[in-house]
Parts: sequence; C-alpha cells; structure tokens
Amino acid sequence: LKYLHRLDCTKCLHSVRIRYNSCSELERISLSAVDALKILCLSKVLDFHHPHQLKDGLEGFSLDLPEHAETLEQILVDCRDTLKYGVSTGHPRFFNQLSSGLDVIGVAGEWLTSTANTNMFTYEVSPVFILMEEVLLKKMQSIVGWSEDEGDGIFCPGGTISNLYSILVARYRVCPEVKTKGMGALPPLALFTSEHSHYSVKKSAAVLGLGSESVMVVTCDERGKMIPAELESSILAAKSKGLLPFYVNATAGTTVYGAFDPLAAIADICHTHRLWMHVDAAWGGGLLMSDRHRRKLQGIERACSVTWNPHKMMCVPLQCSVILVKKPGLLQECNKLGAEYLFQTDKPYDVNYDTGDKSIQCGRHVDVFKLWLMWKAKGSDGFGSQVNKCLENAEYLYDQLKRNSDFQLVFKHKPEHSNVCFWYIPPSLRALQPGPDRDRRLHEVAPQIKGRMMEKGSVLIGYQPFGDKVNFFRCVFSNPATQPEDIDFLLNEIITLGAD
Ligand code: ABU
Repeated sequence: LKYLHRLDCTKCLHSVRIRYNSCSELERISLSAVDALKILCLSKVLDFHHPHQLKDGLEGFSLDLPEHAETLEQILVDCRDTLKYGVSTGHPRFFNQLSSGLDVIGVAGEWLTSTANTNMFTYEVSPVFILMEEVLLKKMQSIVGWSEDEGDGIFCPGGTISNLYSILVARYRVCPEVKTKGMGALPPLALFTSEHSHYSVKKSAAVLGLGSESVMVVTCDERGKMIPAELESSILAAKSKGLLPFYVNATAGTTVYGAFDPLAAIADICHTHRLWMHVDAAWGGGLLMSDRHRRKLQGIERACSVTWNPHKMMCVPLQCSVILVKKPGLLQECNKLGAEYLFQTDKPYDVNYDTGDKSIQCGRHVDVFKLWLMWKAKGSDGFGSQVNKCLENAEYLYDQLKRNSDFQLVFKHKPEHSNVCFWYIPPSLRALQPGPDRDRRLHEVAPQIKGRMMEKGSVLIGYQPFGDKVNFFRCVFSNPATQPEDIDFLLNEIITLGAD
C-alpha cells in the first residue's frame, strides 16, 4: 500500500483513513468512505423518548400485543424500531456504563447459544458447554494465580450475584448449620467492605438475612482505596461489640473512581484474623489480561473468592460474570440439594459434571460460549491489547482535562483503571469562590448537561455525587472502538451544551 489519505468531517471530529495505491483507486474508495463518514456522523448514541411517549406509540411502533399475527414486514419494522429507540451501547461515544461495546464474535456466540437453546444444569443436556465452563474457570483461576489443585466456581447472572455467592459460601464455612437450621444457628456476624465498594455487598447481606447493618463500612483514602489500618480497627471494634467478623470484601476497580484496594495488605489482615477474603474484581478483573496493568491486582491470588465480569472490561456481550472460589467442593457443599428428578446419581456418565447443584439457580443460561469463542478468536493477548487501549483512552482524557481550566479533576492522580472523574465549570460559575453557593450550583451542572445530551443523542456519559462531592461526571472506557477523536468530541459537546 503506497499512500494513506485522511478524510475529515467539517461538522464534527470524525475522520476516516483510506489506504490506496493509485489516484483512480482513491477516487473510487473516497466515495464509499464519505458514505461511511456520513453514517458515523449521523448515527446517534440514543434517540431519547420519555416513557409515556414510547407507551403511547411512535410512528408505527407500538408496544401493544396483537390478537392476530403481524406481517413479516411489520415484524422487521418492530425489530428496527426496537434498536432505534433503544441506546447504542456499542457506539464509540457511549461512556455511560462499565459494560459497553459490541464485539461481533461475542454476538455470534450469543446467537449460537440461543440456537442451542439449552440449560446449564446438567451434562446430560449441555455436554459441550459444561466442559467449556470448566476450561474457562480453570483458565481464569490460573490467571488469578491459583495453583492447579485450587479453584472452583460458576458462571452466574452478574457481579451482584457473584458477590452474593461469596458471602453465602464464607458464611457456610464459619457455620455450616446455617444451611439447615437457618439464621437461628448463627452468632451475630460482621462483614467489612470499603465506602467506595459496590452496593451489592450490603444488598447481599440484606438478602441473606444478615441485615445491611452487619456490614461495617471502612474508610478510604482520597483516591478511593480502602485504608488497611481502618480495616484493622473496624475488625477490632466489631469484636469488642461481641460480633463475629467473618468476611472482608476488597475491591479491585471501584465503580465510580476505578480504585484498587491494597490487596496484599488486606490479605495480611484477613490472615491474622482468619477472615474470608473476597476480591470484587467485577470491573478490575479484565486488567489481569494485560501484562502492563495486572500488577495493580497484586495479592488477588491470596483471596478465598473472586468476582470477575468479562462483560465489563473484556467487552463480552451481557451477561458474563463468574464467582471463583479457591477451595474446591465448597460451593457444591453449600448449595447442593440433590433434586432426584434432575441430579440422579445413577446416570450413565460421570455425574460430577452435573455442576448445576453448585448454583442457587435451577435453570441457568449458557453464558460461557461467547467468552470461549472470543478467547479463541483473540487469544489472551488480544484481550490484553483491548484493555490497554481502553486505559490509553482514559489517560488521553485525563491529559486533556488537566490542560483545560474549564474542567476540574475530582482527584488529581492519574487513572489506575479507565474511570476518569471530573467537573465541568461553566462560564457563569468560574468567578465564584469555593463554598456552599458554588457547590449548590455546580451540583446542578452535570444533570443539566446530561439532560441536554440525552435530548440531542450525540454522546452519553454518567454522573453522580459521592460523599461530600457534588455531582461530577464519570467517564469510563470499555469499548476498544473508542478513538481519541471521540473523547475530543465528548469534551467539546460538554462545553457546547454547558455554555450557559
Ligand atoms: N456493577 C454495575 C455497574 C454499573 C455501572 O455501569 O456503572
């Protein structure tokens, strides 16, 4: 290939690059490149409508169910409109959620999974998928750093359920009678997690009958990392109140700041107090795939259990989440009920492969195939490159924000993960002194800009308050299709939409 030509859109920051050998070839390719550019420029992240508008029906799109079958043409229109009025989470300018992107191999995997239309409870009906699950779990356990004879686990519906499993199994370990006798068999328990951890820890404690107040919230540093000395004193305080500490959740990649708790120091404390150490790496687990970034999870190998969501940083289509448990057999012991109609012991094959009784579900969706297929298509190093690309994007945004005084970073450190948190300071607020009045007005900026963004549909980013910090934007990168031009577009869009 001799030459490279770049076509830029005059209205936005999109560009396409064309490789060509001759002038006539450039002319020919340019026409289709212009078309591609137009599609990119015109395609929206979302075409927002309020619930009442969608419920009332829009231009031939009705949610109502008919008495009689619709025509094939109408069915196709229904499909098109379902996507049209939804949100394009695969768009390179969708920065709203930890899971984004659209991997074609993953989509193919999901199609095949639906075609197979089977259930993960027994080898009898899912022989290939059950073995794929075993292979993937082993691979992920070895990446975590567990030895060949350690490790168990199961794919389950999302990080919250994975975290719930970790508490369930940890509780069973300290008091196996809870399975048959219930909460009456338990002393008052205490569990520990950081103030920046995911709300699923408290939710799981509530669901499991421990109560959300049994969760002790440990203070973090300015960067959002759990402070080990605070954990230690929290454990001692709980003991002095007559509670029995049994479980610590450390987070590898917090939801808002993308912080990594100091896993090795937390593991030391868990060892001293004989506590179950869980690592919620739902978001940060993907960094284990990158030679450049996996050191941020140093100490994860000492965990008793790990949550890891490939549907986040590895861009696997939703849903794809695992709970890994270091001690083999514990999951099965904790959850097994041995329903005789399903888990017969006299089947004509090794019934250890009827893994469904490890689960708290009966029917279980096949989430393994798309991940297995993507791993085949990319290799471990392909996932590593994707992760590196997303973190490079975060660093690019961080650098842009640092040099633009219209923006203010929520914490000054370089991002450890792909989360970048910042305020936009509109012209009307720039002269105000820091204080309650400025805070009150700044709190309204992100939601107002986001509302305008949703109406326009050109880009989407999340915001939230945190602790004493008023609403700020959180930009996250998990879509390797995002380019620096998309990040420039985001910042320009915020400036444009927030000009007043
Ligand atoms: N744990 C769910 C992540 C939510 C989010 O995308 O921010």
